[in-house]
Amino acid sequence: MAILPILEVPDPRLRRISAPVEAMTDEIRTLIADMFEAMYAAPGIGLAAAQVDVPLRLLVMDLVDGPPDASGKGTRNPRVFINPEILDPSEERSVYNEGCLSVPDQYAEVERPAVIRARWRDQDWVEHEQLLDGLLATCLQHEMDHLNGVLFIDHLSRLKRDMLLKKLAKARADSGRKARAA
Ligand code: GNR
Ligand code: NI
Repeated sequence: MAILPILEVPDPRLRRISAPVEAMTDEIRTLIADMFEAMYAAPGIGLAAAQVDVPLRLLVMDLVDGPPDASGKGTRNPRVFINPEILDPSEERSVYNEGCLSVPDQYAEVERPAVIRARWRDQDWVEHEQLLDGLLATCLQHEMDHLNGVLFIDHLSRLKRDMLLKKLAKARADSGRKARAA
């Protein structure tokens, strides 16, 4: 099957509130496999269903950078989060230079709670509750924002957001010009 296309700003579908997943079905299993495929192809470290035009509270993640090599080696660590919740975000903040597949090639520092207790179901519908920190906590919060129609640029000052969107518009115009010249 073709790789699922990833929605980009300013697509209004990125702003929808996603609905809970009611049960594990063959359809959801296929969606998860297709989301991993799209995430590894991009490449990215996380992907919310909303980004592939499915407004369900489901996201996939693999914090290992880069897909495994042709021999199948490498250290993939695929994780599935279904109906995730954040229970008690820490007062302590951490800052990470975030990017988003829906805001291509643009990066900015975002401040978020450094430690969170999270609860979710996995692909086998098993419930997990765990204290998370580091990149895992940052990435889960970034992905959970997508389930609520929020993008990382919404956490920036208006000035920084406008500058970033201007750079994105310029990059798109430049790549369009190059494509037409080729
Ligand atoms: O690939 C991604 N990298 C990333 C880097 C820092 C913080 C968050 C992320 S998630 C992003 C993929 C994406 O857009 N997920 O929604
Ligand atoms: Ni994103």
